[in-house]
Amino acid sequence: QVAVRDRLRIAIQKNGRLSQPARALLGSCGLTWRESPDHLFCHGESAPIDLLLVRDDDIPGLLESGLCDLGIVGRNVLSEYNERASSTCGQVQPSELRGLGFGGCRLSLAIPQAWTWQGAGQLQGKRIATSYPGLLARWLADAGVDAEVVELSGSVEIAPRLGQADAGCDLVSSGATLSANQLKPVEDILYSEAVLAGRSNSLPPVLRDLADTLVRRLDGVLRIRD
Ligand code: PRT
Ligand code: ZN
Repeated sequence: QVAVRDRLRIAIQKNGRLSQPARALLGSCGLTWRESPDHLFCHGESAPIDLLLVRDDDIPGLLESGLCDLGIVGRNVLSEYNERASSTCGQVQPSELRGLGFGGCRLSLAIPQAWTWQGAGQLQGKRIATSYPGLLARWLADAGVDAEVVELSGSVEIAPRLGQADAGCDLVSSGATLSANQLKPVEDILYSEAVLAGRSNSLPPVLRDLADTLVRRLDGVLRIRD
């Protein structure tokens, strides 16, 4: 267990698609910060609410361990983390508190353009490359299909061309990356956007009050944006 803090700590992506929109959203809630010279930490000035700037993949773990109280992360990353964690018994898993309306994309199954899609059964015995093995394995199990999941940390869309896999399962927004690699999306496994994640029910009272106040302000900002 970590030492009790009296300042709320929010983990957001340091560099990437969600960094600027996440900071802008929190800024709209009236928060201001002083950023450390190494750009890893932002000390809250207008409220005792600090930011930790990290890789997005680290955010669910920081929440689960209690090192951070809230996080802004893609639903894809949070769901994959919880999918894998559910097989081991653990602490309180971080959960989605709010959808934030930016960073929208789909986790889609993609097959070579030359194939005619005939449904999940077509994947029986095939190799599918993905960075989301937990979510893909769950989808395959639900579909009753036995396929080999090839876990890659990136460049999933070139795996079929390289002969490393027969199909892929990756994030898609415009679809341009898939078509540039002669692939086409055929099934959506998850609809994603940036989410506010946390384990607010297990926060100590001072932090819970700060988190509740912030979430109320966030709801106000999100209502106006709609
Ligand atoms: O360094 P760090 O680990 O923090 O960053 P990262 O490289 O893992 O993440 P980043 O910044 O690329 O994405 C952060 C989050 O943005 C993702 O987890 C998603 O929730 C969300 N997001 C939204 C996307 C996309 N849209 C998206 N298009 N993440 C990735 N992509 C990829 C996609 O996989 C494809 O390869 O962008 C490429 C272009 O997409 P098309 O379909 O428009 O061609
Ligand atoms: Zn990442």
